Amino acid sequence: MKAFELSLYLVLDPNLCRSRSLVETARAAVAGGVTMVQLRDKIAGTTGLVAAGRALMDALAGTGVPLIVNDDLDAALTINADGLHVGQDDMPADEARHRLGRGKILGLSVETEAAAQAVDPSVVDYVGIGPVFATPTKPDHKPPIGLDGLTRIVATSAVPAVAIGGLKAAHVPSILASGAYGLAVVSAICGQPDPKAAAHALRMAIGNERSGK
Ligand code: TZP
Ligand code: MG
Repeated sequence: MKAFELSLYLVLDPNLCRSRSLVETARAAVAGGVTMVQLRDKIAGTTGLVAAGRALMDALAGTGVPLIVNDDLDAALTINADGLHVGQDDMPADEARHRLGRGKILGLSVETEAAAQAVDPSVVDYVGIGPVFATPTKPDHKPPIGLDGLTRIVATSAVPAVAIGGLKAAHVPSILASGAYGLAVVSAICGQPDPKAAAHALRMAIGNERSGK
């Protein structure tokens, strides 16, 4: 497995980054302190993901920030991305790990304690847990789990967890108190007038919370 840091995980959605390119948003967000980037585009198809993913791999080269591709293993392998993120209805994690190889990061979305219980830590490197709150970013999302649900699911997980769904800087204390290692966000960075400043504010809030400030 590659090294990774889940503190602040930017999920890039081209629908929300419309006023800027994905590369521009990723660069700004990394300058602001994002520690992971995921390319999530449900309509681009493999060819579109490969094109966008290649540009992002170039932009992130040398930053130490890994690029994870959502759902499309072929695209991830083609661009030699740092990892893949799959949902419960995507390719099974075992198969994804087998085809991805050991040297890559594999993330899995979990929405329930049962799904967290089923995670094999020799297969999955981290889980994304949510949606914590309702969010227009993912119109088909399952009912929000809330902070109590998040806390229970995190406690069940044998691998590090990142929380997702409707998260803003004001949620940092409660999210970290749940035991999640970090926050994954789309609109709190992508849709913002200044993505670098937005990422920086989130990262500072995380740092301050950890150091008890
Ligand atoms: N999975 C669960 S909620 C969500 C995903 C991809 C979208 C989160 O978007 P936002 O804008 O950070 O609420
Ligand atoms: Mg998926």
